[in-house]
Amino acid sequence: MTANLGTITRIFLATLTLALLAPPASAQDDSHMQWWRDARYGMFIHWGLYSIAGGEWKGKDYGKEQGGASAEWLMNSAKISGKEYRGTLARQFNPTEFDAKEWVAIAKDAGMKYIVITSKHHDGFCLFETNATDYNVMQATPFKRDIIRELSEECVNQGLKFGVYYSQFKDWYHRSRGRNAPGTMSNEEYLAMVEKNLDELLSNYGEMSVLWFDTGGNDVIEADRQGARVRELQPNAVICSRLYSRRVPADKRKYADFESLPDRMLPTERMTKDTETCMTMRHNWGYDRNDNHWKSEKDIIEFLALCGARGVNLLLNVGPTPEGRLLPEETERLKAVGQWMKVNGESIYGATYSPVDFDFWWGAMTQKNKTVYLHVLEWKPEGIEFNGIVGNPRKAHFLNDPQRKSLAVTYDAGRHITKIDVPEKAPDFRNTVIAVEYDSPVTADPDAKGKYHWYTTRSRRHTEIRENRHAGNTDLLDAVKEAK
Ligand code: H79
Repeated sequence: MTANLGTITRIFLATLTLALLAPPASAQDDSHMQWWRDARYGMFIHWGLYSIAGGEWKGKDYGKEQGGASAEWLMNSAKISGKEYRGTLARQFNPTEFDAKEWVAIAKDAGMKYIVITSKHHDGFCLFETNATDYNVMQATPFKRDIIRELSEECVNQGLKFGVYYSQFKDWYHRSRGRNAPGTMSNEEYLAMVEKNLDELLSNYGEMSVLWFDTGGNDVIEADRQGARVRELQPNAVICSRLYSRRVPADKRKYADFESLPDRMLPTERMTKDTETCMTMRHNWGYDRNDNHWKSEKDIIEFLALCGARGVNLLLNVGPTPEGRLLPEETERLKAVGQWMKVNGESIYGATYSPVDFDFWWGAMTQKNKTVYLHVLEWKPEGIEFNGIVGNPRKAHFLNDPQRKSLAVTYDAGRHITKIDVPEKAPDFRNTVIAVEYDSPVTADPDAKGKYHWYTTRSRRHTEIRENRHAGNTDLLDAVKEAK
């Protein structure tokens, strides 16, 4: 009996020791996600043959500006054959002003930690050197420079993570799928081309940190094969859930590392699994000549704060010109957000979602260790008040105050309501961050109640709802209903 017990104890202790020595399987499996989780903010680049047209074809506007599809959908929207699209645009693709060093520097200065560029969009044109099709920048254009090579190398030089968007399912040029999609390749040939393209992208450009697939089909076997290839060749690459169709249940998306929210949609609540939202700075993804619906720098800073509070990465898009330049409207905004990030970045990078599953009239929270960050998007001169956190703060101060002067704090221990006294005028009207520090790790009040007030509809019309963003605003609800 004693011996038995001893044996059991020994086995138990051995197991315990093993369990303590070896990291848990889940932590091991997702260690490649850590940089991505901490990064929070990246640059999306939509660039290709469609950029030359800028949303227009034969004098007609097909951009989202006119309620149509986004500018990179031109081939589909204007019903252009592969032959005509290539014949007209490929010979004009000569963006001599393209400077990878400058683009990466702009992203870095903006506070972005990674870059994802369209290596092949739905129009089938490859921005990289490939042996799988001659429809690529080296063979089909006068430019003959491998854009993916130049950008990937420059990202290494400047310390940013680099990844590619690759349209694996939709390819209007190559993929033949019956009468309405002639394509230059049979479906089997097309799938072989995708595999070859992936091998090239995963083998020829050093570290590939993100594989951003888009609009996946329902064939899980096909998607799994492509996902497995990514894991094999670049085990640390982070794979987008759009490798699979939305109809594939989440637990069947074997190789999806993060969930990508629908285009240009902000999360409406807290997401506790790895999630990213991709967002445009105006309506269109690809360069569009007629799109003036710019979001403001305050909008973008709000997106960053609310995405952070809801546990979501923000992949913010630019659509460079046919000459290879970012637009002044883009660089201005990126610079302004970057300056804000230099001061307030500690509330975003490596910070996690709000301790409470709601937000506040004044804004929302992020957290890190013993600190809660209040992102005050709408100033309340009477004081910034919140429920949901247990404990009397040790100190509160503005992140943009170099002196870190303490703000007066009152704490109602019965109702767990904390109030920070603030000056009459907002130190930063776009988002003033207040760091609220505690003596021990932040503790949420499990009984706390609250609602979401910011961007609570799943509307993509962020520009229009900008001034009507609070829940319960009937104007906003009417506007959303009208849009349907
Ligand atoms: O690359 C950007 C988009 O071009 C791409 N994803 C982002 C990142 C994208 N591919 N598909 N979609 C977005 C959604 C397609 C929506 C559609 Fe339509 C609605 C297809 C048919 C109806 C919009 C309207 C496009 C054509 C008509």
